[in-house]
Formats: sequence, structure tokens, C-alpha cells
Amino acid sequence: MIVRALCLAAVLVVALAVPAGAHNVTAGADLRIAQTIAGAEVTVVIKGTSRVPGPLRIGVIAYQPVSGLPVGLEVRSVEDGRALTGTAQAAADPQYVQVRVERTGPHELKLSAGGEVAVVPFRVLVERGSMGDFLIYGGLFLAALLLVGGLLTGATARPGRAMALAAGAAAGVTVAAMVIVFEPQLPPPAPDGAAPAAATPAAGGRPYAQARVETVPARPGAGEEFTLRLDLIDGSTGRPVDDLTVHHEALAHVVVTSEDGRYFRHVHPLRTAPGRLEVRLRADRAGRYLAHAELEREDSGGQLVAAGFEIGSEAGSEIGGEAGSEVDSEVGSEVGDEVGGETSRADVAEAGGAVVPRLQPAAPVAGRPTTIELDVPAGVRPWLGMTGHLLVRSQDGAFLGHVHEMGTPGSRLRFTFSFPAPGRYLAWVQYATGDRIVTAPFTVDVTAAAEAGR
Ligand SMILES: [Cu+2]
Repeated sequence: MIVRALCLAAVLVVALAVPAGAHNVTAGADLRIAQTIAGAEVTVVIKGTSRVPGPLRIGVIAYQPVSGLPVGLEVRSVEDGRALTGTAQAAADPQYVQVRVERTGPHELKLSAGGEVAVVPFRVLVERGSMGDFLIYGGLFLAALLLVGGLLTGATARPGRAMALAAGAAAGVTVAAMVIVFEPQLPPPAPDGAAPAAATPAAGGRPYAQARVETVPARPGAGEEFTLRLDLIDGSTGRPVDDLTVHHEALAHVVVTSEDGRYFRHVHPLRTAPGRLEVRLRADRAGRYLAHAELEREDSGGQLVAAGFEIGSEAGSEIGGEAGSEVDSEVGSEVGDEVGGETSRADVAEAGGAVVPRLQPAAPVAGRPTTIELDVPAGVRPWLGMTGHLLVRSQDGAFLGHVHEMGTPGSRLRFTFSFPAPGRYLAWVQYATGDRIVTAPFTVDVTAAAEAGR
């Protein structure tokens, strides 16, 4: 009977378990989302909360010297429409702004800075007492009650009833003890505010998002600011895809490169409407550019979206001289001459010194792992949840790879990468220091396995 009760309890606990949530703010887990806003790379942090109504703490970490870029915050409960506002100053070590939330469940965080607005949906979750706790305390309470009853009945000399009550007390204690032993192996219950579990989860998961990538204007001029826009549609319903999970601390990671690789930006577009992601960019040279977007739909998996666009030769029409100064003020972006002689300051967050990574083997072979090691200055700090990022593009742009240094920050970054085919690859290592994101470009020539064997 006890076994049956335990089984029932286990089934209930499993049934109530919440599916892996996408944008949840819980007591134990902060929500971190990288955003490219007002030309700056920032990570918005919503600190986990343990009680509602209560304060929600929001901060904006800057990875570039932004000298107190103000970011407007508005937290709105989707259920009752109540909204509260505040302003956070983006900084390397930010002050957290407190916003009071009245309830759990779906919320939206609206961010505004430099004329740009993003809306990040998230859920406030608060832990409920678990089924296990209920059984432990319930069992012990029942046992105590029955024991007292047993003693009283015994005192009034009714041995039959006393025995029955004592047996009940023993059962209560046993349930409590069993739950104490087995509870750690059971999944936790759904917290307050969790999304209702899908009644019929699609077999095999949701389809990949159909992505349409365009620039606004359609053909931006060199030096002109433009918007790179991703519209994501679910092909099976025709509806916008608005269920991207936060992976590596972003809704989407977008890498924009010029065909020759001299232009490189790794940015995190803003969700400006359901299914729409946008990021503002500027490129100083005419030519063909490539955009690669890494994104991940809930219950679908990761996907890579690739698209090309053209930058026209005519300079941005009326913004002319002003554009230059705007680019200069773009959050201390610096580009080194080593990026193939590029002189635009907006192209790369910051170029490392002359980059000479150590390769092992020195002549990488297609299909075999290559170790790429790079010395870095002291004070590297995690960015997007990792110490270092390596992005690799084939020369024609058909291939894009992305791996990480997972270790703790030290004096070097070490990556292992298997180049898929022989040829020349463009590579960029990225890491964050105290006040900037360093981008170190280099090229790698990969030989075929047979050639290497000769
Ligand atoms: Cu990214």
C-alpha cells in the first residue's frame, strides 16, 4: 500500500514537471540575453527571484566602454498589463535596477536605447513547495496525531484500537522516511508561473524556422546605417516563430562578414516584433556581404541560416560627413590595420595585435582535429557564457563553424576545430577583456588528407 502511494506520488510529481523553459527567471537562475543595441554589445541580466510580489533586479553589462549608456527598462505583466519602468546604466560592472513584480507568469521586458527598442519575453517563476515536502510533513503530522491517539486509547485500555492507531503512526513515519530517501531522485514540481505543458507535443519536435533575411534599405550604401532583418515563420502554420530559446546567452547569434573577410561583426539582434529580429549595422566598403545566423527553436533544435546582401558603392546620401563622426562615437569600436588594411572603425569591435595563433598540427588536415592556441592578456572575462569564441568561415562563405574555449580565463585560449574540407579558411577568435571585445582575425590553409600523408 505504501509502495502504491509512493508510485502515485512519483507519477504526480513527474506529470507536474515543467518542460525545459526558454526565458525563465527563477530563484536559482538568472536570465542573461546579449543584445546589440545603440551600437553597443551588452548583456541584459534579470536576476532570479524567490518571491512574488517582490523586487526583480535588472542590470545591463557593457562589454565596451559605453560611458554610462542609459537603457530604458519597462517590465510588463502579460496577464494583467501592469507595467513598471526604470533606467539602467550599461557598465562593465553595472548597478542593478529594482522593479517590483506583482505576479508570476509571462512578462515582457522592453529595452530602449539610442532610438532602438527590443521586447524580450520571459516568465517569472517561483518555486512551490514540492510534493515530497507535502508527503514528509503530512506523514509526520499524521504519525504524531495517531501516536497521541494511540497513547490515549491505550490509557483507556482498548488494546485493539491502540494497535491500529500505532500501526497508522508507523505507516506515516515510513512514508515520510521513504520520501526523504527517494525525493532527490524525483524531478521538482512545476514552479508557480510556469507555462502550461503542451497538451500534445508535436511528434519529433517543431519544424525549423523558415527564415527570410533582408536589409532595410534593400541596397544600403557604403557608410550608411542599415537594418539587417530576420523574419522567422513556422512553415506548418504560417505564423511567426516566437519561441526561440536563449542559447549561449542570446536569442540569435549573427555573424556578418564581407566576402573577403575584412569586415566582421558578431552581433545579437533585437526582437522588435514576434518572429522578427533586427540589428543595425554599417559597412564602409561596397561589395557582397554574408550573414550567418545561429538560432534555436524550442522543441526543434539549433539551425544555421545563411544569406547574402549587397552594399552599394554610393556613400550614404545625405548623412555624409556626419556619418563619420557617428561611426567614431560607436562605443569605442576600434579596428586595427591588421584586418587586411581596413580603416573603418566600425568594422570590428577591436582587433587584437598581429595575431599568430599556434596550430597543432602546423598544417591542418581536412577532417582531423586541429588545436588552435592563442595568448591573451590578463583580465579576460566570460562573454556569452564562454571564455573564448572561435568562428571559422570557408573562403566562399558556404561554411561557418563556431566553437568555444570552455575553460576558466587564463593566459591563453585553446580551441579544437576540425576543418571539413581542404582550402583556405577565414577565422576570428573573440574574447572579452575588462572594457572591450577583442576580435583577432587570421587565416588557415587546410590540406587534404592524402596530401598530408605524402
Ligand atoms: Cu553571439
